[in-house]
Amino acid sequence: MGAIVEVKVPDIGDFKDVPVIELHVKAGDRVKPEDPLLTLESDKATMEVPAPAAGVIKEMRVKIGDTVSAGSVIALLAGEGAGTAAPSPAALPSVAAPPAPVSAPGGVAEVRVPDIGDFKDVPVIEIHVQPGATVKPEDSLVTLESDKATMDVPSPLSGTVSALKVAIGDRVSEGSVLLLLATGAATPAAASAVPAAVAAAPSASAPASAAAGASTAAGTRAATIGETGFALAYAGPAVRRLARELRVDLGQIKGSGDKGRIVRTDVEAFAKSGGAAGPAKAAAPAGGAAGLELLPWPKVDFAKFGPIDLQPLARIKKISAANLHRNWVMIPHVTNHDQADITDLEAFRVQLNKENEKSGIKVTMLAFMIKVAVATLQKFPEFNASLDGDNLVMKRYWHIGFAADTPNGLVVPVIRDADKKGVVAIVKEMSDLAKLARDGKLKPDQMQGGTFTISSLGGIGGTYFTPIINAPEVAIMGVCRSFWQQISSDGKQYSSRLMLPLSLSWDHRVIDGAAAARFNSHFAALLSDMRRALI
Ligand code: CAO
Repeated sequence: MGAIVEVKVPDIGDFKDVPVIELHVKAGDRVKPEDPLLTLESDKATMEVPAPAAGVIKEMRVKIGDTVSAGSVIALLAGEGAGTAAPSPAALPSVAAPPAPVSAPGGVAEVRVPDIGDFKDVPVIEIHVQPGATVKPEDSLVTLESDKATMDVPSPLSGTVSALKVAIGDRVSEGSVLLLLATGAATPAAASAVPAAVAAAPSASAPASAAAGASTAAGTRAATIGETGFALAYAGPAVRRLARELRVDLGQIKGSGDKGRIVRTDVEAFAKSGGAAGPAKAAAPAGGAAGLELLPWPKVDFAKFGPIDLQPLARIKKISAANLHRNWVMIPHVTNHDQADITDLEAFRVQLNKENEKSGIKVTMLAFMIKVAVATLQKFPEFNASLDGDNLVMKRYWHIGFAADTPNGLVVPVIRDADKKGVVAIVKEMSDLAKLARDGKLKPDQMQGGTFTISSLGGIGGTYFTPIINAPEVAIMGVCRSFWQQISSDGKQYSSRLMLPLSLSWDHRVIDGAAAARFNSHFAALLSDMRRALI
């Protein structure tokens, strides 16, 4: 055992008298270098103070609620080996908030990453605004997360976001431009009074910014952790790591810390009370099912085999991953494949688009499929239903979702009352919704209430696939690229027909195979001859 050294709070920028909100160790604990000792939280940032070296904690010199500044002694550490010293400033976030005026066009502010201490190349894990959004001072703009701290960058001014300069996953350092803010009132005269380019101060790790931590370990340990709840829980990086280690679902814990923050002891108490997820259990349906007794997820040191990069999952991906996993595990899926002869419909679509060339409206195959879906659902109403315990909720409305691929992941906007809309109205609405989706501006109510979903990969390629049902719906239609095929009805005469591959996944608790085959066959017949929809 080496000499006893005082562990001090290193340089934390302009912060003074910052409260200690969590203690991660106590006297007698053995620590490794970088193990978090305590968490400080100002109104601008959450910061962990890590152990500077390996050793045993002899004494904690602070308790929760104490306030500390750079140089305050927080613990006595009996070092193991040489070189035990005060924490290296490099190991600790130092967050300060001085505005950093830089020249910029009048009325347009460049919002930059402020001084975030020794951190460099910190990933952007969330973007809270989109171009066109109006913001007030202190509104959260983006969240950055290093392995030591989660930091929100709030807006320094009122204004309208005119352009984003970063995307989720981008790495930023002090001075990186995050976005451009049009400060409406700013005139050339006013611009000199208000710094046109401003470094905003990172703010405290708030509940909404706590998506951190759910990415890297997701899926590797906790089969029964609800990833969405975990991502949204109000807890710091160290507590998230601990929760992963103990297989505790943060989403189920009521935090005992300030403002409901989940602290280390909450996680430990939850694990002790038996709340931790078992190592081999998969998500069980409500009402209970035996654990699946699966092997633990393989843990591989990928870097041993070649160079790697870590790319944090975008927020939409984390949320959709959790939903898709639940749906896949809980719904007994079966997929029926079929083909529709769309030769005539495609010819009609091409002719329609020629006739309407000047209007700029392009009728898509997907819009016809939405009308066909409504007509087929009306003939087979159990496909337009949801399971609710022992009841089947039969819906007397037809809201059709369509999967849309966006830079941040998959979303499903919904065309409401598709039964009451014509193909052209559906085309316009789909194009508006797809644009909102790509820009990340879809509102929650534009993705809710769907009764059936179509997932079209037709513009991309493929032949057949198994779409995952979008719960609580009970079926989904997957569509791939159409192809020309020689078709014969008598084995003698052949003609070239344009065939559309259909893949219908259905919930076997609600639907049986014969009904699914009939559904597909009817869907295909309507696409072959839409006049049949009138019958
Ligand atoms: N067969 C052959 N070609 C097709 C086709 C099909 N089934 N469907 C569309 N196309 C062609 C169109 O004719 C068009 O070609 P041109 O550009 O030459 O005119 C092109 O593909 C683009 O099609 P579109 O403009 O009609 O777009 P769309 O309606 O097919 O798709 C949207 C819109 C939002 C669904 C799509 O952009 C998208 O996001 N698709 C991916 C959905 C997805 O990810 N599903 C998987 C979910 S499960 O993980």
